Amino acid sequence: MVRGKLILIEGLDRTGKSTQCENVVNALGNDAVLIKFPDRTTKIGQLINQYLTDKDFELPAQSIHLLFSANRWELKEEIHSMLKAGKHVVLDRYVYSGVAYSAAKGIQGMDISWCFNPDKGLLKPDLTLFFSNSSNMRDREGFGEERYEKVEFQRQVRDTFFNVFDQIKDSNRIVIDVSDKSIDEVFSEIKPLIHDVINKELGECVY
Ligand code: NYM
Ligand code: MG
Repeated sequence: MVRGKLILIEGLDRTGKSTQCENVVNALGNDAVLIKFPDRTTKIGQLINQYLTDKDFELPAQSIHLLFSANRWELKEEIHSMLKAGKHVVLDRYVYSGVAYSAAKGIQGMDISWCFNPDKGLLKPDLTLFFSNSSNMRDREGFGEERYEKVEFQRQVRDTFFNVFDQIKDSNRIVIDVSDKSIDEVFSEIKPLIHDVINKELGECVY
């Protein structure tokens, strides 16, 4: 049995990640499953959801950071089994969001290396597409409803993502500029990249 591939789409809020994840999964048909992080359906995920949606529900930055990571660990074995069974797993956010959103808070001691530590040992994607946009996230419908959806903080997260990419080396990561591009244009751009990774023979990798 040839193992499935782990494909990650990352980026700021409202850059079209979820739409493209669905496009990719639909294009791959029965051979693919979509997993979105945070997975808000688990016990840990419910706490994370409350933190994101209820501004009166406070947690220390370190605690929520570890919960996001714990949420990924909860699903590690499930993802591993699916890959072994030949399914492709498409991830909507993962480790890089985990590190960038937390490190962007600028809290003393919570630097990139501290933030990355709890994720060490998780499966490393065969392909990571990072959706980058220069502006216009405020225009997206619904923006501002959840914690972190503030233009100024998003700018900090954007810069932090690129610092994360400097520190956590990954030759399978590609930046896609989605500014002013339609859903179809972005999909045409990523389709060949997905096709390539699906057809490659690769060993398994962990962070
Ligand atoms: N987020 C997501 C984190 O802060 N850390 C993480 O580890 C992950 C996976 O959750 N603003 C943040 C980024 C988003 C928020 O994600 C909810 P989404 O994709 O908007 O549901
Ligand atoms: Mg969001």
